[in-house]
Amino acid sequence: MQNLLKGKTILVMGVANERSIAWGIAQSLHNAGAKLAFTYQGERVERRIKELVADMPDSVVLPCDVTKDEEIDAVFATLEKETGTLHGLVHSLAFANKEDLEGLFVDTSRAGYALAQDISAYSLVAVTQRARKLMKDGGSILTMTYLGGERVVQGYNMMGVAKAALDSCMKYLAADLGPENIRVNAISAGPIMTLAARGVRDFSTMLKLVSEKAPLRRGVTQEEVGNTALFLMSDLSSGITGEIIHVDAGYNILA
Ligand code: N5H
Repeated sequence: MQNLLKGKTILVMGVANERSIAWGIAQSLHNAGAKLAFTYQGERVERRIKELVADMPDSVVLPCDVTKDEEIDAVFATLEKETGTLHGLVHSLAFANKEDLEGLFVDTSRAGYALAQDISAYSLVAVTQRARKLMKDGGSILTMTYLGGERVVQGYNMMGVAKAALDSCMKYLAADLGPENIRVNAISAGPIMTLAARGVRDFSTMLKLVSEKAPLRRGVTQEEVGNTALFLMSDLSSGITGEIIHVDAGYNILA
């Protein structure tokens, strides 16, 4: 797998620290020979991500708050200047207010709904719009989703509705960009202990429950998600677009 992505430039959005799913993905892509660019949000993450990429000397690290069009524009302007062509994009970011991930979905506020949709679903459209122009040789775009967008998972609430929209955005984008040989897919990962998950109430209990029930009787790792991302970024998956691949130890097949 060492040279599977040699000559490809891939933008990874959503590394917050070493436990991020995006970081697991970045490591797989790096080991396969890809040149990587990263975006981060906020000063605290900037320090962390710059430490992490220290051993990836030709990588580019750029700030990007996906709620701001001008910041997204700046990222792609820099990439166009520095690398010219883009072959892949990994979108691994989401946000919902804490109060919209607790209690009942029926209590979601208008502002909380809009914010979660903007950051978690529309951002895929916004970045795809710009990435398309740099994907002159075709490309592969990947987003991260979760089962709670397909079914009601207790407590996922607002984020479930945002993931349903994200899944649908992924499919419409795949249909639009297929003629340009740009593929758009999603990985639906089982629960993984990340910074975003850590703040979620009862997450450890859910992790344990899912691990006990899943066909493989365990959870999944960032590395396993990373390897599936590597497959989707590579030409091995050239016939796959508009797809949700579950990397969840089989949990999604259960009633
Ligand atoms: C059913 C569940 C458990 C309940 C829901 C979890 C949803 C998690 C996803 C979002 C992205 C978490 C989130 O936005 C938390 C924020 O309100 C507060 N946290 C932060 O701001 C941290 C510091 C930063 C890093 O977070 C973000 N988002 O930037 C689902 C679980 C079993 C599976 C799961 C955890 C799915 C998922 O979507 O991540």
